[in-house]
Formats: sequence, structure tokens, C-alpha cells
Amino acid sequence: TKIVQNNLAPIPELYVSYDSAQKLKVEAADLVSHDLTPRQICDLELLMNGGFNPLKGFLSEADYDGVVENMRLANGSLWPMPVTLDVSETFAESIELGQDIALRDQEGVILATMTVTDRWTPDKKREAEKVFGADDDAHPAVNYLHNTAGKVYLGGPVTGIQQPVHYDFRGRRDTPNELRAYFRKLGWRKVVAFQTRNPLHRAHQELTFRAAKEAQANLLIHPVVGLTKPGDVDHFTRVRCYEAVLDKYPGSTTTMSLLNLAMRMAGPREAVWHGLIRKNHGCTHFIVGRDHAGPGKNSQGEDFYGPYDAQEMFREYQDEMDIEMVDFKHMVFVQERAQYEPADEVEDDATVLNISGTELRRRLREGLEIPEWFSFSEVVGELRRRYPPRSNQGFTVFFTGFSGSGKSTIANALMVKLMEMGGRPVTLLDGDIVRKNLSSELGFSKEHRDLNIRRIGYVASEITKNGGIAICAPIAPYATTRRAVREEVEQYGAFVEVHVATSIEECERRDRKGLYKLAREGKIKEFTGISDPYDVPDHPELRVETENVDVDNCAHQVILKLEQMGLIAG
Ligand code: PPS
Repeated sequence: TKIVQNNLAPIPELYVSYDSAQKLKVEAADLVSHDLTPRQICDLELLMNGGFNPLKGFLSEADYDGVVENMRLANGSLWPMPVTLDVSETFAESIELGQDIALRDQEGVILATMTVTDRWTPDKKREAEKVFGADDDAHPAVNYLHNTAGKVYLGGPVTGIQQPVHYDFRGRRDTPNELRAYFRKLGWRKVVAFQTRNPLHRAHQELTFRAAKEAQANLLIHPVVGLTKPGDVDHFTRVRCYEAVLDKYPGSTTTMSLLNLAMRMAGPREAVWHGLIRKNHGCTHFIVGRDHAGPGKNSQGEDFYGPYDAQEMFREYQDEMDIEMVDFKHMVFVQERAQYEPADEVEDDATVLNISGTELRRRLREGLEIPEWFSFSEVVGELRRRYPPRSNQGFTVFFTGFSGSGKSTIANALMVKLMEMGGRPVTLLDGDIVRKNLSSELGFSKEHRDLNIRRIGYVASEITKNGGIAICAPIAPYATTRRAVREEVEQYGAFVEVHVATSIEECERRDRKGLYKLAREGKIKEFTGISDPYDVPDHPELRVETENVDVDNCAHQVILKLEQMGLIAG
């Protein structure tokens, strides 16, 4: 193996001096502005601080073509990932080539200016196929490319004014030059970087420690806190977990720094990209594991990339990149010896223990044991705090049915029963309460009913997010709107749809408020069930009949359902 030593000289940044920045900021206020998307802010930060060295701005068309086709900039330098400024057609048309524009963050702060030298409409299908391997929306970056990114790309050099502002974990964020200076100060001439977007468990701690020992290098835990794969554990929780694991390494040889990268989940190309970024951050070695930066399954249910494609591609380019790969040792826990060992060194008859990601989530959800051999108790503690068992999470019970079907009465009874049990706070969003407090200006057109239900859904999702119980009881006649509310709530907790299935005949016979009579006489228009539609729910979690069943029993059926779903525990 070649001995890599680190050249820790500063690398070029795109920032102007402090004084020039103050001046430029004032001048830039007169420029046409582009409001950066969250991904573009991540990209811009790494462009400006040298993390994306040798890029000097968002890619020009010639650079883009080279990167897409053969992973090289127009001047031949290796660069595997398009870093492009996507904008809308309208914005693109308003710009003249050669013009300077201001790049602003989401609060309007000017972070940089860019001289627009290039403007083109990319062939997104080609980009998807060449860069990500397939034009398949199941790939998060392809989905982003087609459904989020603007139609037109602008390219040109960037002049950096200030770093994007971060309020969280400020002390843990370092620019490439800050890390280089730190390594220089400590005399760390060999540093192996570990890229991660997941909480670290014991297996990761073992493999990173082993990798550092083998390379006789210091270790940089370098987690991504920009954008990762949708559905990942949020970075706030992860960083607290990393901080707990950091204590398990020898302090004098290991450090951690947070990287505000927007990942693309592009497997092999992404591994090379990650290597170049770590090289810029002063590292000499980089750990590449099985299925590095894997995007999951494609729409046919198959893997986008082979499990070792990333290692192969990295190996092909590592000399040119001047950073050496340490291939991931897949570590497993061997029960007989109560320790982690590389899977390929374990004899066939040994008992190997494992807990998959799915099994871990199940145990968190059900509040079951997570053994010490799998993860450090501090890490498990943080995860349990973030993902309490279902019986401690918020949820929403959403009643739907005709006017007078008994929704409010059952919802009230349910609320009282839940309050008797205690624990989570309960909020009742009854149709009448909502129409008085949130939707007093709305009528009963389809548009207004949808608005009304969306508002209820928003409030219920906030209550659910914050660990409370929301009970909603509107008519909610439209299935599509109910589905939208379900999706909003299910980001945070369970959504329990209860169809109060009282027939329209029975509701009209009861006519508790005298409204059906008025509706029949045409004095109330658009009355649900009489002169307006109601989509009967196809698959509610529960359907209750009210005609021969009393209210207490109906509410009790809901309680039993909640118990069955694990939402209330003994
Ligand atoms: S919706 O469709 O979900 O927005 O309706 P909702 O907010 O639940 O309001 C229903 C209550 O408003 C009274 N009301 C009407 N209902 C249906 N159609 C028309 N045109 C209408 N006009 C007034 C009625 O009392 C409903 O009360 P509930 O509690 O459902 O009996």
C-alpha cells in the first residue's frame, strides 16, 4: 500500500474578504435575486468553503455535459456529481447572460452573487440515466430532478459573501480549512473519514475503530446533516447519538465534525464524490461500505446498484483522487465470544446475532428491549426519546359521517373516556367548534368544505406531532380530502378513521336540528346526503353502526380499536 501523507495547506475558498463582503452585500441588494432551495443552500455552502474544490461556482453547460457523460469537468478534472443551479423557466427568461444575480437564503439574506455565464434546458432523462443509473422516480434524486428541480439550469462563477447561518450545533460544524487547521495543530497526518447518515451502533463503532487501527490513522466521524434520504432519523437526534458514541473512542485519536452536504443517494458516483469532499477536508483515507449511499429499491423492487459497485468505482479512481479507500468490514456480533468480528472471519457454526433496521424500529415502536451488545444505552435512550412507543405517541381519531349521524356525541364520549384514562392531552375538533373558531367565514361549497377539512387536518397533525390526541368530527364528505389529511397526520402518528355509518334515512328521521326538513324544502342548499355528495369511506379503521347501539358502546368500540392498534396500553 502506498503511504499517503497529508498536505494540510489551506484550500481555495470562494469568499471575498470581510470588507469586500460588506460592500458587495450593499451592491448586491440591487441585483435580481434568486431564492435558494434547501438543497441549493447546502451546495452553495460547500462551493464557497472549498468542500467542492475545484468547482468555482454552479456548473457551466460544458462542465455539466462532461460530468454527466464521463464524470469530468471540461478541463478534465474528476467530478462525478452535477452541482447545478436549477430555476424556473420564467426566472431564467428574465436573466441576460453575463448578468450578476444575488443568491439569497430562505429568509432573504444574501449569501453570494453569481455571474450567469450559461443557461440551458437540461435533458433530465439523460442526467437520470447517466448519473443515477435509471430514469426511475423511485430513486430519490431522480424524483427530485423531475418533480422538484426547476426546468432550466444557470451556470457561472460564485462570489461568496457569507456562510449560510446555522443555529444548531455550531461548535460541531467545520469548514475544510478549519478541519485542516485542526489536523495540522494536532499533528494528524493520516485521517480516515467515516461518512454516515444513520445513528451509530456498536457495529459501526467497532468497524470505524478497526479501520483507523488498520490504516494507523486518526478517525474523523463525518456525518451528513444537510439533506439525506427521505425518512431518515432527523439530524438533531442523530447528532446527540453521535455525541454519545464519541465518548467510546480514545479522545486523542478521534474527532467528529458535521457536514452540511445534500446527499443524492447516487451509490458509486456518490462514493467518489464523498471521497473528493473528504480529501478537501484534509483526510487521507475514506471508509466505503457495502451499498454506500444506496437509494433503496427501484420501482421493480430491485436494487439500483450492486452492493460493491461503489467500492469498485472508488478503487478505479482512488490514485487520481489522492485519497485511499478503506473497505468496510461487515462486522457481526458472535455470541460465543461476546464480541464483534468481521463476518468473513467467523467460522460457520458460530452464533451470529443481528438486529435489522426494521427490527430496531419495531422494538422502539413496541417499547421492547434493545440489548447492550447491539447499541450503547445512551444511543438507545436518545432514540427512545425521539421515537416513543406507540402508546406514548400522539394520534388522531377522525370521525366522518352525515349531519346528525352521531359523530359529535360519540366523539364527546370518546374524549371523556380518554381523559378518564389520563396521560396524553386530548383536543376535540368538532364540526361546530371548528366552524366557529377556525372557519367562520366558510360555507358549504366543495372548495370551502375542503378548506375547512384541511384546516382541521393541519391542527390535528400539529397536535399529533406534539404527542397529543386530536379527535375530529366533521362531515368530511370527500374521500380525496380525507386521504390528504391522513397523509399529513401519518407523518407524525396514527390516523384512525371512524365512519359513523348511520344511514341518511335514519339521520333524516331523527332530524335533531331540523336541518333535513329545511334541506328538503330547498331552504338549505348543498346539503350533504340530500343535495350534495358523500363518499362513503372504503377502508376506515373502524365503521360503527348507531341504529341499535348506544353511544357508550360506540365510543367503547373506538377504545378497543385504539387498544388493538397499540395506541393505548394497560
Ligand atoms: S364539512 O362538510 O365537513 O365541512 O361540514 P362540517 O364542518 O362538519 O359542518 C357540518 C355542520 O354544518 C351544518 N350544516 C350543513 N351540513 C351539511 N351540508 C350543509 N349544506 C350544511 N349547512 C349547515 C350541519 O349542522 C352540520 O352539523 P353536524 O354536526 O354534522 O350535524
